[in-house]
Amino acid sequence: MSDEQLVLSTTDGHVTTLTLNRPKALNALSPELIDTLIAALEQCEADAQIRAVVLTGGPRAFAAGADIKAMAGASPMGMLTSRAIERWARIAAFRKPLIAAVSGFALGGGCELAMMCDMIVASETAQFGQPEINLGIIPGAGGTQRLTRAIGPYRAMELVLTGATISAQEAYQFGLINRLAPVESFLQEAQRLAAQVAEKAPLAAQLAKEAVRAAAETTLREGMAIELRNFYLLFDTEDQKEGMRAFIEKRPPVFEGR
Ligand code: DAK
Repeated sequence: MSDEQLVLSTTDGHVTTLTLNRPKALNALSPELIDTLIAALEQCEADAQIRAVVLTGGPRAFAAGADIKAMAGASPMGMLTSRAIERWARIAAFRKPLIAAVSGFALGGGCELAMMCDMIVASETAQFGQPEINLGIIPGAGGTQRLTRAIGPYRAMELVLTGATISAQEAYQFGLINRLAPVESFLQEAQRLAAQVAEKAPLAAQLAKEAVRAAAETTLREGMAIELRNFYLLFDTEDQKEGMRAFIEKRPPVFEGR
């Protein structure tokens, strides 16, 4: 299978949808798939026309985890020197708003990948979990940390220790996902949400993302400093002038991403 086919890309207006495309392996996240995804995200980051990205899989699986077959013979030093975690970190560091559209399995690395996104829209058939304990390992791409921050320590501990999965309905109740939609329309729902974000000033959206992220990743003092720096920086943009002028002139703003 060629690199292009592992991740499909379509663009509508300012929103690109990237689709993980290894359906026979339930989108198991092989190193090649991760590299192809990173390349696609880097293209989106470099293209000023793209203001938000939807990341999705198929109806049966968003992703059933890292590729166990590729990982089975791994060694600690081999994993360290392959820089795998730096590659995954590149996804988490994507600067533009990234929305996961999840249907079916989001397990292990698949759940971690969804949690690297900024919002999660799920179909009613979605299942989330960190089943690594069943393989004699633990989550390695943020599952113990991001899940705990998202749903709280007791629920996260239960999922990580038992390897159990939760349904989309439970994930919604626990605050892991933003929206729940029928399997026929979850992707459109995510694309609508992305389009809504893409109407806003793109630089403000990127700096807002960075600041909200900081709340989970830094102290309050550092997070406040990042928020304030980004707030000040935006007064150097044309979109700030346009947004405020449009308000005063009682018309919709036209944002250019400058
Ligand atoms: N890896 C490789 N192949 C997989 C796979 C996976 N994670 N999940 C499914 N497949 C393949 C199956 O082997 C099968 O292939 P064939 O036998 O047809 O060749 C095909 O997909 C269909 O799967 P099943 O026949 O098993 O389908 P079922 O409907 O019966 O079951 C299932 C679906 C999702 C419940 C089951 O496939 C399953 O339990 N899958 C494994 C789920 C899992 O344990 N996931 C966690 C993997 S560990 C890190 C980065 C990432 C990670 C760690 C570190 N660093 C950067 C440090 C992540 C680790 C993980 O995700």
